[in-house]
Amino acid sequence: MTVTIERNSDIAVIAIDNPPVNALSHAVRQDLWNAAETLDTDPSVRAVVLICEGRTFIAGADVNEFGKPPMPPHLPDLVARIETATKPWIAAIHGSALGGGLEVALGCRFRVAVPSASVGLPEVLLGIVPGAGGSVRLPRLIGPALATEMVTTGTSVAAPKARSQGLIDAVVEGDLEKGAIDFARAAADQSLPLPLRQRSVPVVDPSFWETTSKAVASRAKREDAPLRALACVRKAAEADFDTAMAFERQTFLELRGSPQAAALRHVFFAERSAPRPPELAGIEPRPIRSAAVIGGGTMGAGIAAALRDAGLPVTLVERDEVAVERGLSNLRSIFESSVKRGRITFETAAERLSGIIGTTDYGLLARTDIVIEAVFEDLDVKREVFGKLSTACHCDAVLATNTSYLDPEQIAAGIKHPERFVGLHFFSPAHVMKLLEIVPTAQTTPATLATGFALARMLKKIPVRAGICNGFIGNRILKVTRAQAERLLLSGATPQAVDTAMRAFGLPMGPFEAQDLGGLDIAAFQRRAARARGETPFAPIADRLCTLERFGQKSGGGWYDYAKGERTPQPSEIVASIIAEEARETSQQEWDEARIIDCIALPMVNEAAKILHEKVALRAGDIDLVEIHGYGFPRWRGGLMHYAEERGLAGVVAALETLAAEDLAEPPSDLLRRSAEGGRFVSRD
Ligand code: T1G
Ligand code: NAD
Repeated sequence: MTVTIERNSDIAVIAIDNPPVNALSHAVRQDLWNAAETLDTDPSVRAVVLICEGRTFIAGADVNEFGKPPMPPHLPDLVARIETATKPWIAAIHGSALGGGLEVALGCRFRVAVPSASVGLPEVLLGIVPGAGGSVRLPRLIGPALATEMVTTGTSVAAPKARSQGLIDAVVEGDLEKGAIDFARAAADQSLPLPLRQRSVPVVDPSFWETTSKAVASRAKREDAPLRALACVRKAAEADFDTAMAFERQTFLELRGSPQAAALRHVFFAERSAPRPPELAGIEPRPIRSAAVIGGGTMGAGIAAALRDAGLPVTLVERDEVAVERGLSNLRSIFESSVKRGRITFETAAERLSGIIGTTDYGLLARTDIVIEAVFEDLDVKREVFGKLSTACHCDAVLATNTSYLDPEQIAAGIKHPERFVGLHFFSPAHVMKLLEIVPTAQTTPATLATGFALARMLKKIPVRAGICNGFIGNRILKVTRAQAERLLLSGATPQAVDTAMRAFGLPMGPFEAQDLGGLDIAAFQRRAARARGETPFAPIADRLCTLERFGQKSGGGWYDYAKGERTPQPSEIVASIIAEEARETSQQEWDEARIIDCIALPMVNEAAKILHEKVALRAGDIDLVEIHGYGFPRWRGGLMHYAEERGLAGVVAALETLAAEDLAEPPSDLLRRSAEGGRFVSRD
């Protein structure tokens, strides 16, 4: 870490170099403080430019220091020191000015940025509020409405928009340092604007706070930080500067030690380490310049759209001309709906679509770098496809399967150069869902695996390495979720009670509503295949619903009834009578929300511990990412494993033992028992 001061005649340039993201570690804060002291008393300096080396301006407080006792100079004091410096400071921003980084920039008298830069206050995403005046100074600069939007959502604003909002003073084309020095020199010649602490917050209609509060609450669901952030902006508008600063600091300190902040911090680091697994350090991925997708159905079209969104040219291969047309039309619908939602323009949609070639001819794949198969979930069909691919593609092309349950080893058996084969398990809708399970076979080379991770980075997905087993990480745990949900029905709970409890836990949907939305038929198909393999999947009620062709919303009924054209689940008498029949021999209990949640979530934890033990997942944090990004597990709980650790693994073991004694769950696994001794999940060896 270095903070240097150079002179460009009458302008001082302070450069921070603290890789990777110039976070405001204690040393940086101290050096900036010292620089302010030095430059204040240097008569040759008229203005100060604050700039950063490397990929970005200051990306915020150092998240690694969050658990430690804060050391002076504290950030709010540093920002105040810069703000009250005797010379104007000019923040010169490239990359991102985030959190404490933006707060430092708000302490500066001016802000200039390159066009690609962005600014934001992402603290709520970490379960906290700005800790150094962000919520107090920002409304003084851009007004309460825009400030509320930024502070309560944590979203960043690109430089050109920030310029139009008055958040930055100039967009610098070309060399940032030179542009900032020129700006500083011109500014020093003119009368200076007031520092933000001396400005007032523009007045808003009193109804603004009530309306906004409702909107923020409904978006935040169970997350605490967004409403607390709103309260900070409101305080800034209604109280004097110092009172608002004290209120923000108090809120920040309270939230910083909260379980939600710990959970969100855990997810922050898990998401940042997932794309670069240590076991692949130094392994070069293969280049990805073009891609192909085989099968243009639900998944194939979504995957092709994701590849196009990342700018890759895509070839879509289908089994006949009619299917090619259907696949292209699926893609058209995806892009049209993105236009309708305002995500992309009509022109962008047209450009994305024009980058796709639909064909039945494998000959077009001779130069393609990566091929992803998404045809029917049928081993023979998939093997036939890979037979063709293994001769049509060059031997370095990565060949991937999107299978959900089949064994990738069997799919790859007999292909030429099996070392280039890997499972890439996307989640539906594939252009939206962030999770990508990456499943190597025994023959997959590290370079092929690294290419899977490189693709995830290109597609902005969260990659998680998974070992081979039925359902990999996510769907294997999902099977337990569903089986437990049915066990509850047999023991006296209703589908509504189960769904309500799981929503209360923080899931976007309960297990039965979710099945009705996705369709019960796919899982029924899996169970048939499992029975053919001699397994005994447990779904007594779902099996009966499928016999009645109650496949969910698409067939007008599943776990619930649906009025024609409606999506609101209504309790079903038919389902209730099937449950009653199937439950005849099971003892009935009263179920409250907490016990329903335990009966579902804790067996999921138990299965996850087995997954860890078998090395199907390499890290507990990877399982957290799978649950959060593939299945809607509440982020503020930190994922399944973090939830279990926070709750206390010893308590989880005890609760599972009780459930097992009542025949409501399997007993706790060895790894779970052993982990409970230290309170944290341990891997097998
Ligand atoms: N502190 C410490 N390390 C950080 C960090 C931070 N704030 N941000 C990123 N890193 C590490 C990250 O773990 C990774 O490490 C490496 O930098 C590259 O990250 C008082 C309280 C800046 C847009 O939330 O959004 O200020 O894995 O892979 O894609 O009010 O990092 O290499 O060892 O993400 O180029 C608010 C979050 C803090 C910023 C760069 N700030 N960071 O993206 O790289 S709270 C944030 C980002 C705060 C004040 C409050 C991104 C990025 P490693 P990366 P990237
Ligand atoms: P789908 O039925 O919607 O689409 C399959 C497509 O493959 C069809 O368009 C079909 O014409 C095409 N196809 C079949 N045989 C072909 C061949 N020989 N050559 C070229 N195209 C062929 O199925 P889907 O839901 O998109 O699933 C595809 C794969 O993705 C399956 O392996 C499935 O298990 C997996 N998957 C599905 C989901 C999901 O939620 N639907 C999620 C993850 C993975």
